Amino acid sequence: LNQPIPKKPITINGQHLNGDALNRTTASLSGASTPASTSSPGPVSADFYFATHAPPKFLAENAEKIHTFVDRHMHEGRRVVLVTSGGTTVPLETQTVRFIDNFSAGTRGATSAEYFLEEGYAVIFMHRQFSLQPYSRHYSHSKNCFLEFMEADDKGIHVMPAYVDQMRSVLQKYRETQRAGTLLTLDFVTVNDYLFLLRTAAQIISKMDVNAMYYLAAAVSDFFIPADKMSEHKIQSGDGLLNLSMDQVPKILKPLVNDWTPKAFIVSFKLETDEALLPSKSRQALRRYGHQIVIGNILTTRKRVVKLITNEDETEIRLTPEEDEVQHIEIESRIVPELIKRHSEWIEACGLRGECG
Ligand code: 9Z3
Repeated sequence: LNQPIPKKPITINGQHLNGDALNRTTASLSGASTPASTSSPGPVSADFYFATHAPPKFLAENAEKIHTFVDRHMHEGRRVVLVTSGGTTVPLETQTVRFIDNFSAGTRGATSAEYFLEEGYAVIFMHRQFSLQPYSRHYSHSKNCFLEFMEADDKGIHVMPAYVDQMRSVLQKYRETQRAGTLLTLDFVTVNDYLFLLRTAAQIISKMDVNAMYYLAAAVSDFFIPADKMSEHKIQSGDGLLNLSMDQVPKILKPLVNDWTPKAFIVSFKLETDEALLPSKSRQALRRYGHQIVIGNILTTRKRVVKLITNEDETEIRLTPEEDEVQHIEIESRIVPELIKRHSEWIEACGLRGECG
């Protein structure tokens, strides 16, 4: 997935852009005298995006894995949730030396995936490469590096007694998930990887109808540099300044809801830093895309307060300081059961109406 986009010709508005055309676009990225952007102001349609960008290398292989996973769990009567997690990158060059990234470590997604697994869901965990993952997240980052929990003596290496109980519990759940085969992990790096993988996954998962849930917690770039405007080679620093002109990433929630997987139960996240914007932005997303729930969160408080917003109501989930700082309760342990309850109601309501979506 870390590979640059293959250098095959790209067609835009019927015009083939070869390597030369791509190289010429270097000028629009580097130097102080950047020409004005010729981009249209709004996002391009998802169809246009997919027609003008090359799919990531492992898409077919991943599609095969998703097919096998979904078929098996459908057959065994499990519900499936697709959890997206971590941030997408936006490369500045086709042969990528530099890219734009975001803050997300994938805590929300990895933590939530564990609670879905505990509740009997089969989880497709679509995450940013090297971001946090279910179970290993407890020991994988610098704050909680597993080496801090180990000690060595003449007989070998052991978990320090103080950590044995917690580690045993995580290990048991991890092994149980492996044994049951209920977790499929797939990774992405760029926003292009993410968009193609999400579309492919959704088209396959759509066979589960109402029994599928989407939990879109990944922090997805809003802006990107389209393939035809990207510098092939490393941007040179000769002119001193770098001016970037970026296009809007297509709004893929719309085709996800309407075309790719119309009967699924879809939960998206809305992240803001300005508290005043969150309610209106969350409601706007619900109106625009017509899905079931938006979970609104603020960057600085996201680990202790979220708002579940639907067309009908608004429910706040908030940890008390005691729950957060003393008991170390994870807010996802409250979010996930609530969503599962609502997914069950959705399935039931769809059954009663005979149709849904
Ligand atoms: C979220 O809002 C997630 O809760 C966080 C989790 C990214 C804040 P961490 O990985 O953080 O636990 O550190 N995800 C959605 C962010 C996003 O890109 N939403 C889009 C938007 O806000 C809509 S899909 O416009």
